[in-house]
Amino acid sequence: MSLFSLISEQSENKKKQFAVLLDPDDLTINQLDEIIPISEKAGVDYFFIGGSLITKNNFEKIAGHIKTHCNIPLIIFPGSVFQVTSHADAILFLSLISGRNPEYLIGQHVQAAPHVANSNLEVIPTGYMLIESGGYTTALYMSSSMPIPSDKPEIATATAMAGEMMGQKIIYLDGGSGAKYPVPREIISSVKEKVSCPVIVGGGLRTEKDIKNACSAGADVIVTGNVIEKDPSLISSFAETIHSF
Ligand code: 1GP
Repeated sequence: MSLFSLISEQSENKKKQFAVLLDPDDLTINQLDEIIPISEKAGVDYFFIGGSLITKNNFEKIAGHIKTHCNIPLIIFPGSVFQVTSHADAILFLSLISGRNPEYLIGQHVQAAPHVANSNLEVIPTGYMLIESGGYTTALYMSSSMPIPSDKPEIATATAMAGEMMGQKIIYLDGGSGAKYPVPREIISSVKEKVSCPVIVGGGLRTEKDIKNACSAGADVIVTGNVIEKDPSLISSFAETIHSF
């Protein structure tokens, strides 16, 4: 079964899924060796790997280590064309549909396409939307784009609908890594009501309350990154909250 089919099937069955984002810039092999067994035991559904700005040359190494040390599907969540590796299982082929910067709508994709085609990666077309989250996140700055205002669910919803009509198979609502405030529940619920594809939500989810809020608003896949890197022991309780929702 493809990973996209798995994500869709679980979403249709109203089973919430948990993705842990691993930023290769922030992680050592020792940290990974702590995170991997906790994640396997907790039943983490996916590892996402990627970052808006990667300054260290260890993307391949980190991806290879994850792939050879666990069975959790590894999905690339790329910040740029450089983040393509055959060590992963799939790639979220992100188009930044909330922005108006052609480089992140189609430019990077043109450069990446031949490399992705030469890999064994499953390609998952994903409409990526940055939502205003209380400050400049790295994702926002690096994309030179404007986020969707957090008090305008109607703009977010119309954007997600347009993305789906243009063929995006998943919508990713992101406050950006380290967001001060998570994506508001009004935006999640309004988007979820109007699109039929799975909705991923991440950025600034730090507490059980944040996670429950996102789940109850309609998120199908919950992503946490920063908070897990700081305290991997949170993986177990977050997984339990998400899976028992
Ligand atoms: C960002 O959704 C991810 O794209 C995760 O964000 O690091 O803030 O959890 P955090």
